[in-house]
Amino acid sequence: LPLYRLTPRGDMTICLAFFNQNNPKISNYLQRIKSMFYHAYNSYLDNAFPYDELRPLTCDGQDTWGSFSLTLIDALDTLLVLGNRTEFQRVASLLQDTVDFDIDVNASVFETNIRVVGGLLSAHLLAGRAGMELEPGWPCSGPLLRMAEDAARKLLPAFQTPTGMPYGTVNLLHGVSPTETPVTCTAGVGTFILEFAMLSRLTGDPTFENAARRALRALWKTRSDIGLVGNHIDILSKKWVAQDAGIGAGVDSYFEYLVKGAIMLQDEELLNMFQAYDQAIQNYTRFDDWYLWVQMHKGTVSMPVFQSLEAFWPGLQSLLGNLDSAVRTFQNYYSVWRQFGGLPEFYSIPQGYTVDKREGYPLRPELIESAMYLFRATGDHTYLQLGFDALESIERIAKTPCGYASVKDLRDHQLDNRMESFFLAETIKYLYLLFDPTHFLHGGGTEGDGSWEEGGDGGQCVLGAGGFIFNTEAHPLDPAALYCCSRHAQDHQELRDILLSLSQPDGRSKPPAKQTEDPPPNPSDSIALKPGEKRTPPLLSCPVQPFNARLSIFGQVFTDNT
Ligand code: DMJ
Repeated sequence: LPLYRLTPRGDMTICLAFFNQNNPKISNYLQRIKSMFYHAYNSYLDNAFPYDELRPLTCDGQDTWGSFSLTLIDALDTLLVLGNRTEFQRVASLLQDTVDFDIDVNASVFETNIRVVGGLLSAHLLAGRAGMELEPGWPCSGPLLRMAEDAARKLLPAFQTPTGMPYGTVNLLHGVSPTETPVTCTAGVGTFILEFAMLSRLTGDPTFENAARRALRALWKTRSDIGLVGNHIDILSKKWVAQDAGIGAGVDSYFEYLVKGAIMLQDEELLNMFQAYDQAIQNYTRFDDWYLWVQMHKGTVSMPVFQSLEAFWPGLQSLLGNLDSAVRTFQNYYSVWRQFGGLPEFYSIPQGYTVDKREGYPLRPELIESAMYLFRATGDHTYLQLGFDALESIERIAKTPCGYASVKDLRDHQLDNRMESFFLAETIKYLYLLFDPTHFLHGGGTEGDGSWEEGGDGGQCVLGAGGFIFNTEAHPLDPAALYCCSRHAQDHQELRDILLSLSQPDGRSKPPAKQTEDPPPNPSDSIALKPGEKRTPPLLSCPVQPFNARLSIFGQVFTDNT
């Protein structure tokens, strides 16, 4: 059977017969991916819950990004992706009973948003499909939505800065520490609009969306004369502290959220921002369909490396319709995967080899994610082949008696005692979706698993009919839900008008003030820890260390001890 065929309109569609669950090869892969998930998931539950993560070499648990059973929150919607409604229901209730965000913990604003807020929001939106009992008014209310809102509210103090750009770390009980560094990575400023806009539209409270937009607009204004942004910025002085411009670690999901935010919110401002960046990225950083790191003001190459986090880019390009370039870049990245059986964190392009101290593969999803999008767009077998390769590699290299371990070094397959929660949230989910192109999360279905459901104010809104947008932790968000809760927004506006009229000395109502582009921070929100209060050790708020090493000879990267 041909894998794909042309429709009468000339579009390419994937030949679903090939994917019939009766196709023994495909159903065998889907089965193996499920077994991979349950080996990791059950090991976490048996050995690590309620800690954030499983330690797969010592078979125990540890708190990493907070103290909120992170792996369980991150894995929740994957249960539904694999069709396990009963376990989804059980875990959704368990999380409501056990997770508390009122804790004295310093948490990464970025990670808490993409994993916790994103995970709970997506589970909330999928709760109907998972057969959970729904509150009247769902999806505009519900226990998982309240949890997501609760978690997001804990992050808001970080946004109370003169620029609107958030601090990287916040104490969930006390706000931002007075000793907190104002330096954070670009992605830590610009990766909120998907979750925060969805939260605002569902709850009717615009605070979240406004905070995310204010941060995005402030960041946009800091771009260099040649249109690039750097890697780390001082959010108080707006000075760029690390001036390497690229598409990988520290920056990646900023660009991702401009594109996905534009699609989800039908927002031209976000798309225009991305397109301007993209032009500069293509002009200054792209060489032979690789993307290098360059100095943000001059455009000169600072690091000729490919980072595994950059592998999301071909998928993002396919969303924009730039297929030719996406396909070529994917081929470059796939050649690195084939060389090592995984993607090293850094790969020196001129040397064609790993970079000192960056030889690990922590089971990241990005190349599989791109394969999923590109397979969806082209039907080309190459992308399935990457899926086969990934499944084989991870089983052979990373499997331990109790889970899957991050690979410390792809050259000798040494392992690290860590299983990041994104392995269950993203890597396995994208792998499964790659091999199941009829899955409801690919969207567009009108029957069976793809069917839509009703909800919202007066039960008029239609959910699940038009595709999903994945946040950067692979948590699917349903854009249709944005239009379900307009009554909330109305109520909120009415309440605001009443409060305004009451606050006028003569009791008369004034027209509501126009929202300024950069609303000032609320001075009543304290961002300080009180003297003597307990602090947990600071976490890295960004995926990797800042770039404090530099090249001395072109091609010799990271030879110092950073
Ligand atoms: C995930 O937490 C997210 O995808 C984030 O955007 C980047 N890092 C990891 C996966 O590699």
